[in-house]
Amino acid sequence: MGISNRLVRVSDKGGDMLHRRWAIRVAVFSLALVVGPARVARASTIFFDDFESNAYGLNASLNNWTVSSGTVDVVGSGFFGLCVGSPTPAHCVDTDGSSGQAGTITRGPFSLAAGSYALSFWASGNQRDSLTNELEASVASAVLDVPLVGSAPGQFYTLNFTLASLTSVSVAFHEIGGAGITVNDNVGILLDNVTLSSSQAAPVPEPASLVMLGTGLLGVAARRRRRKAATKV
Ligand SMILES: [Ca+2]
Ligand SMILES: [Ca+2]
Repeated sequence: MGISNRLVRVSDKGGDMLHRRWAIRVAVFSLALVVGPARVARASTIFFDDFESNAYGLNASLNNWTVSSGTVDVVGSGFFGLCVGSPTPAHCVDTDGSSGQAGTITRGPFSLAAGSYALSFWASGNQRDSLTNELEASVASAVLDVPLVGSAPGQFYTLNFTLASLTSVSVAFHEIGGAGITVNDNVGILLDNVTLSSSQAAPVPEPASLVMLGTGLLGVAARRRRRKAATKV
């Protein structure tokens, strides 16, 4: 056997091993798909607002939102040094403005089909004092109240809701009062990165199709191996 033949056989052996490895990987991958979750939730964003497009200001207006029943401030890393810890810290909303009356901010309405949805947002305490404020988020008939002391670090909150039929909904945030809660004192919970999204089940291939796919890929790998072996005889 010449050196070149030996090299071809070594190469064939390497090629066979490579094909076997790929065949095993395809089989394992197919099996993982077959035994994996049958339904996969896929979120679709209806709107996202990080408030970065708004100019700093006390008793400010907000792009794409209506401010009513009081005021809110646009603050941030360049104005009052707030929004600390937000993923987009340059601008956020102080939900208790500077007029002695906390405002309500509303966005919508949105016409939403029947299904599952989520309203998520980042909120933190206001480090200008140590008092407790409480922010109420509402959408459709779902409500989430978030009480935070001034030192409370920012984190994300999610309000899940389901609609049984086509519904017109608006998203709203406003500070509320209560025992031990300070509202209308010009110091409010900081709000940022608001997202309204739908959660829909993404279509996935039937397990039978996946088995056929895996078998088909194995067949392709085997045919390629045979064809390569035949050309090197
Ligand atoms: Ca922001
Ligand atoms: Ca307040």
